[in-house]
Amino acid sequence: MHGPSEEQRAIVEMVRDFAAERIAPHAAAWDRDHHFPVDVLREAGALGMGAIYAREEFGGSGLGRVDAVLVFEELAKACPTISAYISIHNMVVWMVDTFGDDAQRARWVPGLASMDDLASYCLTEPGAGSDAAALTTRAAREGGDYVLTGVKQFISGAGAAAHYLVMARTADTGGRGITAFMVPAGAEGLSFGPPERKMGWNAQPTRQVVLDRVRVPAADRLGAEGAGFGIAMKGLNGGRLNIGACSLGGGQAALDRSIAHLRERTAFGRPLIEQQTLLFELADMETSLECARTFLHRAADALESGSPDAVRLCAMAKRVATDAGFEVANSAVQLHGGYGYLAEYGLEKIVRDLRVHQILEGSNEIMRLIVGRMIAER
Ligand code: FAD
Ligand code: 2MC
Repeated sequence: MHGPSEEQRAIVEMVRDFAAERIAPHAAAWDRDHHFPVDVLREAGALGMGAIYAREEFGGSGLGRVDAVLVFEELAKACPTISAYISIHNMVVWMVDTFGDDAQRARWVPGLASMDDLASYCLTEPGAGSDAAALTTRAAREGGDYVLTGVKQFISGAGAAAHYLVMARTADTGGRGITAFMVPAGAEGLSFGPPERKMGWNAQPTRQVVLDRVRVPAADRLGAEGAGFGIAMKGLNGGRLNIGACSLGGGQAALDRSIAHLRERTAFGRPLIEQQTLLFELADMETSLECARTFLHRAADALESGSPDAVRLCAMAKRVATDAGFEVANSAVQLHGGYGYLAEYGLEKIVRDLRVHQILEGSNEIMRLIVGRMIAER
């Protein structure tokens, strides 16, 4: 596998500058104050980060999957939570750009690409998380409209987003009876639960999305009736890569800080970095991130080229990268001693933020289930 191209290096540099200037200095305060920095997201949108791998026709940046994971890793070095929200937004934009008709793309993509309009992805329900095809939110056809009723659980960006991509049931035929709809923020009957109190991801809201007879015109249905589960899953293949990249960025930031800390910190008459056990720990952390990154890029290439192996590789890469990022960040706390435990040093925030990446966008057990089923079917 070859390294990043000139164009990719330029993208990474641009994102690094933006993240260092507009995100990193504020990340701790946003986490502490539970502040969702919508204004900074719009700045990211203006730089082309709102629709990274959507086509250019309606405002997308027209880049590839490897470009996207490079962007999310870089953003996550400054704040995994902000990067992860931008990645979820991008997943929705790609779904609209790919499965919407031209009128829908013209209507929705420009505002989403600029991030003037934020998006939420609504699949999970209180009674259906890992078993997503068991969802019960109903979309009943009434003339030229659909009427949606149900509750979506754990929705990122809820309350702040302008568009909710909702997967709802139009027939009692399992995964094949699910249809996708774009629901606008102002729709009558749409409301939100209180913001969830969480271990991490404090710089973005997580809330229930409650649909009480929300009327949506058929023109706001994304794709055919019954195609919603496939659309949701295809969006998640890229989402899983992106969340893996967010974990790598968080892990890399934690590793970089650990190297600096062990160089500066002296004990037993010399810098701690001269303790071979600690240096070996740094070597293992770096190796683990490099392995995960290399594999993640391979999976991104596979998704980009439409390889039949893409679903399996994306699932593997999500598990490997989110585990690697979390373990590296957790080790970084240990290498910082008591300072690692203090909020001021920023390491415990990385651990708190990365922990959930092992749970969401398909838990790491579900990633094993996807890979395991394919092994069993061989
Ligand atoms: P469950 O499905 O109840 O699983 C419980 C445990 O059992 C897990 O460890 C799981 O891995 C394991 N398990 C389940 N089935 C199996 C099996 N067959 N074999 C082995 N182990 C199994 N969802 C959205 O749709 N949109 C969002 O924007 C969104 N954002 C989120 C943000 C946050 C902060 C959180 C915490 C969640 C978010 N989610 C979102 C939901 C997330 O995707 C789910 O929490 C996740 O898919 C797991 O579902 P669950 O919580 O219902 O757990
Ligand atoms: N890519 C493309 N198609 C897929 C797919 C994927 N990754 N996964 C499943 N499908 C298709 C599959 O090919 C099948 O198609 P068809 O009907 O044409 O044969 C259909 O979907 C049903 O698939 P399964 O038979 O495998 O469905 P099952 O219900 O047994 O299991 C499972 C599916 C467990 C893989 C799925 O429910 C899943 O991914 N669960 C995890 C849910 C999840 O990831 N939630 C994340 C919410 S978003 C979030 O957390 C955020 C932070 C945004």
